[in-house]
Order: sequence, then structure tokens, then C-alpha cells
Amino acid sequence: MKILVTGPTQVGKSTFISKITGGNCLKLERNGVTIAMDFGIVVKNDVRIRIFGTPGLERFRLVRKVLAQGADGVLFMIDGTNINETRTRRIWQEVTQYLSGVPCIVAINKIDLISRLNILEIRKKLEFIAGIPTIPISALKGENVFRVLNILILVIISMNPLLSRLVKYQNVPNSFKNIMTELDIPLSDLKAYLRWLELRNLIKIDWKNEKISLSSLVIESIKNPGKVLEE
Ligand SMILES: Nc1nc2c(ncn2[C@@H]2O[C@H](COP(=O)(O)OP(=O)(O)OP(=O)(O)O)[C@@H](O)[C@H]2O)c(=O)[nH]1
Ligand SMILES: [Mg+2]
Repeated sequence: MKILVTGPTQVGKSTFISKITGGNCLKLERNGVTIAMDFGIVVKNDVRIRIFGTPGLERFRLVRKVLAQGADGVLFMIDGTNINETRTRRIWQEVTQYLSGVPCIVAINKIDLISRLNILEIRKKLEFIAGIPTIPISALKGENVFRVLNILILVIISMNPLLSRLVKYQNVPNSFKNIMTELDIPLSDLKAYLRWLELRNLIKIDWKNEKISLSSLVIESIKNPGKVLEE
């Protein structure tokens, strides 16, 4: 699974990726400013989550476009202590352009510096984030960093139209025909969807016996979301 962490410059994207990977990440930066990307892997249950951080400076638009490709979810980060409406809006427009329809959540960072967070005020300034889950975090102190990732994972899995419908076919041999009938799609489409989920580690497939096994992360997300939210 691929997650994109994006947002304007100096909001804390690189700090977040460093924190969530325990420092075990790649950072391509100059003088504290990302000039190419951040990259790290987090393993949640049995799923590898590849996290890509973008540069935030406006001139790296093309880099952000390339990094966005194939993202399954977006963590859009803003700095709760210093909101630049114009810059935030520009990066947001890129997200809606390159990743239209991809699940997204907003992290308000640097809450360790804020005595009383006024989310309503922030929402008023950034009216385009209306309706999107918004989580206060401190990337520096690690506060809510796993929670925000877990929420995004839950949103990604629950928004997938196929996953919840596959639960009842878990480990059932020769199940493709029944799934095709239930979903009313041809075999070629079903195979393409299944391959797509397999490439993301979300399911394992025994292609010979037409048997699907969902990852424990998917099963928990569907049956016991509260557990997924635990660190
Ligand atoms: N107090 C506080 N400072 C933070 C927090 N997160 C990041 N910072 C600081 O904010 C500055 C920018 O952090 P980065 O992680 O480099 O920001 P970025 O979004 O990757 O910036 P670009 O690479 O320029 O896009 C650094 O000085 C961080 O130490 C936080 O949660 N609290
Ligand atoms: Mg950075």
C-alpha cells in the first residue's frame, strides 16, 4: 500500500515520516528542506505500508506529481501554528488534480506549540477541507502519529468497494464464479481487481484453486476497527 504525505513547506512532513519509521527512512533534503522525497516503510499487521513524503516548496510541483502516482491514500499536512492559506490551497489543488477520489485525511501538526487548538478557525480559513477527517498531531513529539496513519488505513480499506464483499469468500476454494455473479462483473475484471489488491498485500490469492485469503489488517479493519486504531 502506498501513502503520500504532502502539504506546504515546513509543516512537518519529513519529521512525521522520520518519527513513524523510528528514523529508519530515506530523506533527500538540503538544509532541512526536502528537495526530492522522503521514504519509509511501516509494517502494520501483515501489510507493508510504503510512505512517500513530498517536497513542500512550490517549485517542486513536478516531483509531487510523480510521487503521487499510484498512491492509495493521502495524508495532507498543515502547520497548526502557521497556516498559509494560499500555499495550502495550491498544494491541495494538486492533490485533487492528481489524486482525485483517493482517500485523504488532514493532519494539523505542531500541536505541542498550541495551548488551545481552534479547529473551527482552521476549517474557516481552509474551507476546502470541509468534510475531511482532521486529526491534530505532533510529529516532533510523536503525538497521534500512529493514530493518524491508522485512521487513514481504515478509511482506505473501508472505502474500497470490493474488500468488505470478499470477506465471506475467505479461504473458499473455486470462489471466483460466485464472486463474479455477486458483483456482476466479467472474469477478466475480477482478476484485474484481485491482482490490484494482491499487489498491495491486502489479499493473497491461490490462483490455481481460485481461493482468496484476506490480510489480517483487512479483516480487522472490517470486523474490529477499534483494534486497528490501537498503536
Ligand atoms: N514544535 C514542533 N516542530 C515541528 C513539528 N514537526 C516539525 N517541526 C519542525 O518544523 C520544521 C520543518 O519540519 P520538516 O519536517 O522539515 O517540514 P517539511 O514539511 O518536511 O518541510 P519541506 O521539506 O520544506 O516541505 C523543523 O524545524 C521541524 O523540527 C512538531 O510537531 N512540533
Ligand atoms: Mg520535508
